[in-house]
Amino acid sequence: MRLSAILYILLSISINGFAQHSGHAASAKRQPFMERQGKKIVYHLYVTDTVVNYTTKKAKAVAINGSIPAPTLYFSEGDSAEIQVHNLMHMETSIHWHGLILPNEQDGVPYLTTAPIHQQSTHVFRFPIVQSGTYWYHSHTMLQEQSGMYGAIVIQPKQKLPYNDIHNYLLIIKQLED
Ligand SMILES: [Cu+2]
Repeated sequence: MRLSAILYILLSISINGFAQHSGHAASAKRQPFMERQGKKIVYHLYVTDTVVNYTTKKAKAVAINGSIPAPTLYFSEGDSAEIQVHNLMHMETSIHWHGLILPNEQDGVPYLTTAPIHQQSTHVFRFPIVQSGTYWYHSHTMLQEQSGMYGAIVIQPKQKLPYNDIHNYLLIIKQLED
């Protein structure tokens, strides 16, 4: 029997954009979530099955680095991104970098622009960051996005403007259904 939809609001506050993006515990053998190598920003995303319980009923879900929504990825315009997606599930996955201007084969839509990321394998995305603003990323496979596999991307502009120094608030709104 279908329960009524609930509105699930997640508010994550980032001060000056780059102030905080730790807090996603990784196991000892995992790579750090983020590494800066000059202008290159390397992220390691570990995709796993998980179980959530928002309505007293357990449901299967998909997490990245143990987190739903997935961790926010921060960049600056002019950076180059290297994002290593480690699929630890026993099913294939994908990530579409929604709204980012990038080479077509890096777009992440499986069977269309990018090969699917097979179970227990790693896919490395590499693309330049040529824009600024707030975007999001999500699975493009089955119902994984609806099951939790989505997160935000925040890109600081190359040219600092006065309003870049005010606090930024990132709001992700998601409707969940049993
Ligand atoms: Cu999309």
